[in-house]
Amino acid sequence: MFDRVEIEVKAGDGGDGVISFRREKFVPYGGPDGGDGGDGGDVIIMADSSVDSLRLFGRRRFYRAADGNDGKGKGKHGKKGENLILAVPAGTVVLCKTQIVDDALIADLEQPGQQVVVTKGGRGGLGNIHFASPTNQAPRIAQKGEPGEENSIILEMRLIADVGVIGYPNVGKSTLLAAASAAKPKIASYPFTTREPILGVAEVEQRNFVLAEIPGLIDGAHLGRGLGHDFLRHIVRTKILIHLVDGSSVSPIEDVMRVNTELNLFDSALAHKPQLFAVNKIDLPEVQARLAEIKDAFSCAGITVFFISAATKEGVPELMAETMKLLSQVAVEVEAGAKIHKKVFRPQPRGTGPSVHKEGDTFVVVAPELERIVARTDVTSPEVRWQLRKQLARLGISKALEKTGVKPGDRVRCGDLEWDW
Ligand SMILES: Nc1nc2c(ncn2[C@@H]2O[C@H](COP(=O)(O)OP(=O)(O)OP(=O)(O)O)[C@@H](O)[C@H]2O)c(=O)[nH]1
Ligand SMILES: [Mg+2]
Repeated sequence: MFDRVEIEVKAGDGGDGVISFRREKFVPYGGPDGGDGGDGGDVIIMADSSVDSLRLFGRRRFYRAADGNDGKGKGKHGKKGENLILAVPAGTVVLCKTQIVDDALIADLEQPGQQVVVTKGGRGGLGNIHFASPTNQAPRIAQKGEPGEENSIILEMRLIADVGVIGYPNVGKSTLLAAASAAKPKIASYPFTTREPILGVAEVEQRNFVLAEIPGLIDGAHLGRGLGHDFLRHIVRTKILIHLVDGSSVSPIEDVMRVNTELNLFDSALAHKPQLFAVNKIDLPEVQARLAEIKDAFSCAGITVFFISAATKEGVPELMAETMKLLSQVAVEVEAGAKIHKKVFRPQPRGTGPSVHKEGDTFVVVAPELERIVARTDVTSPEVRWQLRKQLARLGISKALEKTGVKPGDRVRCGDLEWDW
């Protein structure tokens, strides 16, 4: 089951700006006419109703949007790189790793058509037109395109079910699903029969809701024991839970408490989901014999409980009617609450201010804006040096260098450029 995949995405690089001059009869160099590079394409993740799994992402790990084209002469701009749109099923949660948290939420694509930009394409570089000024009519510098952003993205598919049926293995979750809906899950008298969440649609008075059997809940499930916490996260999206216990268990009330502890350890928000409790297998004579005792134990704990037999369907319609009732009560609150509790991570824009530090005798400038500036001719040509110096002033680099104590003749480096101050 591919319900969690990690992929690497890279947005397109911006195209380079170009250094070019108009050619006119009898004029060796006309004005600058180097166009800008096109922006790189973004990587976008979009929920699409025609996609029903993340299977395709299991085969390929790297995804890249198209680069922008370089600018051209005659003021022509480069074409923008095409966006790469990755289609995922509705119900996919988009996460990424950050230094602070492992699974930072970028977006929750619940509805088909919802989309999110996960990496932005690099901006195209400026052509030399932009570097012209009244005092500098023949700029011989332009700007390289910005590299596109890269990111590791996690796609996680979460079931969209209204009601989760939880409980220890073998308590009769599948049997209940079969009794309340048209689903036909495998039922057997051993634990872990169900190995993946199973959905069914229940109907109460011509209204439907989706039930999901959540398998594999045992002590230590939050640590990955049994079928692990893979399925616990599917509960996150359900609005309410039906908590099923086996009436023939040694202590049904203790079973309930332990399963809830497990939920709490996985995510305390899960433990706060409204639950309906149902004791199953009341058709068994030994369960019949202790109904009063079980009822007492639950009411001592302040819990109202339903008594059902999933096998004979006794009590199942009543449980489903109550489920529908509770569902319509909480649906509104849950939607409002979920929006507030979601912590959405937004990738920070890159810092662009220049910084200066010393490496030995050399002053090293970190300034992405300057590193992107390229000169067509040799940087030692006085004209280009003068043009570059103007950019140093414009970008605030001269000031930053002077603050650090640079003196004429000192060595200064920025990216591939190196020169004497
Ligand atoms: N007598 C009786 N047996 C039941 C009832 N409900 C389920 N069973 C039996 O209990 C066993 C487990 O039922 P399942 O529905 O597979 O239980 P489950 O909770 O889905 O189990 P896993 O998927 O393995 O975790 C089967 O042998 C069922 O026939 C019931 O109401 N009465
Ligand atoms: Mg089952």
